[in-house]
Amino acid sequence: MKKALTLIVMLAATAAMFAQVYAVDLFFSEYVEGTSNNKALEIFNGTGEPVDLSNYTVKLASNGGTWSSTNILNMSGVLDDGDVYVIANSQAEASILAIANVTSTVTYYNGNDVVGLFNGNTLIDIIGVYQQDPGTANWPVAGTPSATAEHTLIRKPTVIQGNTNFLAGAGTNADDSEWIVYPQNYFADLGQHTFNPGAPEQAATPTFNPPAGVYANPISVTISSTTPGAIIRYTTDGTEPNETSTLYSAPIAMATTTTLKAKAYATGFSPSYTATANYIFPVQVSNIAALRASAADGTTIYQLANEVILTMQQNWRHQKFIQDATAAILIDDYNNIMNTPYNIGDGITGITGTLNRYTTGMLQFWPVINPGPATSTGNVIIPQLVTIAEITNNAELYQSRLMRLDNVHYASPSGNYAAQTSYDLLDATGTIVMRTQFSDADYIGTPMHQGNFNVYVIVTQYNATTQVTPRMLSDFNPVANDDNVLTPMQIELIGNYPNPFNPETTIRFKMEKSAPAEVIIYNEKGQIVKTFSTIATQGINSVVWDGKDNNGHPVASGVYLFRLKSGSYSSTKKMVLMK
Ligand SMILES: [Ca+2]
Ligand SMILES: [Ca+2]
Ligand SMILES: [Ca+2]
Repeated sequence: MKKALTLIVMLAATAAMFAQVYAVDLFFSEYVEGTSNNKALEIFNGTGEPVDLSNYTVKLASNGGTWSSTNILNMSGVLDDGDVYVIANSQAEASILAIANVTSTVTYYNGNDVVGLFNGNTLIDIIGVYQQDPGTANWPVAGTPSATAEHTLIRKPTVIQGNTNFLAGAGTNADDSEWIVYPQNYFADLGQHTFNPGAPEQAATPTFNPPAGVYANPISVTISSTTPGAIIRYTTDGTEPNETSTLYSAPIAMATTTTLKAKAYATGFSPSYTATANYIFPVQVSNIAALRASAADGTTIYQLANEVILTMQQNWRHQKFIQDATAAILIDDYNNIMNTPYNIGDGITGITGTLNRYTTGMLQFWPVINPGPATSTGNVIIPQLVTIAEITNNAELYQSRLMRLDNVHYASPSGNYAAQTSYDLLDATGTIVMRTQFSDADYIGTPMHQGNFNVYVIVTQYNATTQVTPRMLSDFNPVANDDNVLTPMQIELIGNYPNPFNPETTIRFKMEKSAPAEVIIYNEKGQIVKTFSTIATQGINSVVWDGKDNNGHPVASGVYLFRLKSGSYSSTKKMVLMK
C-alpha cells in the first residue's frame, strides 16, 4: 500500500516536471466586435489531440433572448492541436475574411448579445450573460466598461478551459480577468493563439491615484503595484512600457491631456499587464457659439464653461439638444454617458466632450463624462421668430436651435403624422422640410394640422437639406386666420352636441392658452357623476362623455350639469340624456 502510494507520487512529480498542461476542451480564444461588420470568433484547441469539430456548435442569443435556431453554426472538420478555428461575419473586412475558416450569421452580435460554444448539448464556454440584455452599456471585461462592444477580447495564455459564468471569467481588473481587452478593430492576433498554461505568475498590474478622468486643475499621479518589491516603469506618450522605460520614483505632475501607461516588474514574476489611464484636461470654451467655432476634429476634448439649457431629448442615441444665448448644438450620446435624468428646461453646467461633424452636416457634441445633476430647472427658452427663408439661408447659424415659425401650413396635409417622414411646410417666404425625426413625439399618429398654425421647431440638417422638427404636440399653436393677427382667445365653455343625447355627447370649450382644465358632470342632486382632467391646449378642446359614471356604469335618463374649471374660470351648462 505504502509502495503504491509512493509510486503514484513519483509519477505525478514526473508528469509535473516534464510535461504539459493541456486544455480541458475547446474554448473561445478571441472575440472581435469592431466597426460595422468587423466581427469574428476564434476557437482554440489546446487539448493535445486533434478534435472532431462535428460535435461542436456555436450559438447566438440576441438582446436578452434565447438561443437562436437560425443564427447557429454546426461546425465540421478536424481542428489540430495548437490550432485555431476562425468564424467571421461575411461582410467583415478583407484582412479578417482572409483568415476565416468559415463565415456565419452566428457573428450577428453587437455587444449586448451572447455567443455560446457547445460540445454536444453541453455549453462549455460563453461570452455575455445568457438571457440578459445590458443594452448600450454592454458588459464590462477586466474592469473596462462596455468591453463586449467595439473591442477585441483575447483569452490569456494561462487559460485552459472555457467558462460558462461569463462575469466570473470577465473579472473586475486586468489581473483577475481571463481576458485581455484590446481596442476596437485589433485584428493582429486573429488566426493564432498564445497558449502557455505553465507561465509564471505575473506581477500585479499597477494602479493609478487619482484614477483616469477629466480634471480642470493640475494633478499629481502616484503609481503602485501590490506585488512586494515590484518596480514600475511608465510612459506618457502612449507607447507600451518596457524594461527600459522611465522608472517610477515619485508622483508624476500632470497639467495637460496625457495617456499614462505603466508595467510592474518583480523578481520571480513575469511582467504585469500594462495599465493605461487617460487624463483629460479639456479645452475650456465660453459658450456654444465658441464651441461650434472650434475644430471638429473628433479628438480634442472641450468643456462648456457656461450653463446651457436642455430644449429637447429623445431615447434614440440618448440625443439631447442644448441651447444658450449664443447658439445650440446636438449632443449625440450613443453610450449614454450623460445618464443623469434631465428634464426639458434644465440648466446643465460643464458638459464635456469631443466635437464631430456628422456626415449629414450636423455638428455633434459627443460627451466623455457625465456632468452630473442639473444646475437649475424650469428655464424657459423663448424661441426667436423667423421665416422659413431665414432658416434656409442661415442653416448653420440656426442648427439645433429651437425657433418659432408663424403662419405656416403643409402643402398637402392628410391623415396622421407618421414617424421618420418628410412633409413640405410653407410660409409666405418659402418651403422647408418638416421631418418627423423624433419618433417618440406625442403627435406621431395624430391628425396632421390643417390650415395655418404657429409652431416651435428644432432646426436640423440632412446633407444639403435643412429640416425642422416640432418637439411635441404643444409646440403647435393653431392660428384663426391667415393675416398674422391672432384672434384674442378667452376661456369659454361652448356647449355640448348632440343635446339631447343618447348615450354619447361631445363637450367643447375654448382656451386662450395651454393650461390644466377640468370638465365635471353633476346629476340633478349636485353629485359628481364623472370628471375629466386634462392639460387643455390653446384653441378648441373637446371631451366625449359616453353617458357612464366614474365607475363605468351607464347613468339614468335625466338632466345633467357640466362645468368647465380652469384656473379662476368656471362655467356650467345643462344637458339632457334621453334613453
Ligand atoms: Ca461594433
Ligand atoms: Ca444586439
Ligand atoms: Ca487569437
